[in-house]
Amino acid sequence: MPKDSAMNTSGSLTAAQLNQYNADGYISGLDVFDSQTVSDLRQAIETLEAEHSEGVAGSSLAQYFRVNGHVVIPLLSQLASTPAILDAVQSVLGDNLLAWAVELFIKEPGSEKTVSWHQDITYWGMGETNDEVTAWVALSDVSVEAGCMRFIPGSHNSGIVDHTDTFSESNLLSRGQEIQGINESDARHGPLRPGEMSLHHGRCFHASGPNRSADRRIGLAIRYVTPEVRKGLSGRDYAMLVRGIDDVQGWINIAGPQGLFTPSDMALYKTILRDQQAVLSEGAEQTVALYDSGNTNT
Ligand SMILES: O=C(O)CCC(=O)C(=O)O
Repeated sequence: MPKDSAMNTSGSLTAAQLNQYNADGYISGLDVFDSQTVSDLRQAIETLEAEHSEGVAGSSLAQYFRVNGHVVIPLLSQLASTPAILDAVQSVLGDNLLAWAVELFIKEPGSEKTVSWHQDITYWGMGETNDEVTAWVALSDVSVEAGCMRFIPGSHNSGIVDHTDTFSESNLLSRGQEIQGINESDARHGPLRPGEMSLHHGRCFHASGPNRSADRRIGLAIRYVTPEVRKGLSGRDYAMLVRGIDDVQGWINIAGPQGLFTPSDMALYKTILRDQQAVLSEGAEQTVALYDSGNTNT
């Protein structure tokens, strides 16, 4: 976990940045971590990879990194409470914040894996809420060459649009879901230097290309929501309070893990997976596995 002193603790957006986020549905290039902290975090992640190369309880470490790692890996849970990230997200969502998911998006050098055009909240069972934001932090150089995200400015102003399930092997999304008919000339790249972050709205159209660089492309994606998101929704879903209060109590509030892959955290992990997978699979023509290798829960 990075030391407090290494963090920018006043990461609130300026009025101009907030206007830009509201107009475009995303904002890129916000400073979060200095280079020493990025290097320490990368080292911590790569140490976990080396120490758990055989996987944990029958699943690869990559799968825990991609799906709800904050439930069983203390480092990921702690990162969701990084003050500089929370300050920026608070500027957008207000004082009461919960982390719904923490994921690592790693594309190996030369990987042809891509992410098709999509809106995040399409299959998350949160309706069309405005109260979900992803903070995506670069833990390596996330250049255009390395397959940074592309965004369609202003696309968050539409509702949730139709997505076609492709279940494509090269697609990092769970259903290979894709918005058809995007005009690529409308897209803007969001390259990030190590330690920089972008924020994107849950309905902003975004995608990313292959990693043609010589280094790993490592992104930390944290999905933040407010207590209000669960108002009037059925089913069960889980989130971790990271700032303020949850005065609605619609989320099942979870604490961070008690240690690395402890038995009680692993049991909770399975329960969350079961409940979220049921929501994610709705309307799909084949089973959607949150844990399929190479896929994420977006
Ligand atoms: O890491 C990527 O390339 C895509 C990430 C993404 O789609 C997301 O964080 O919502």
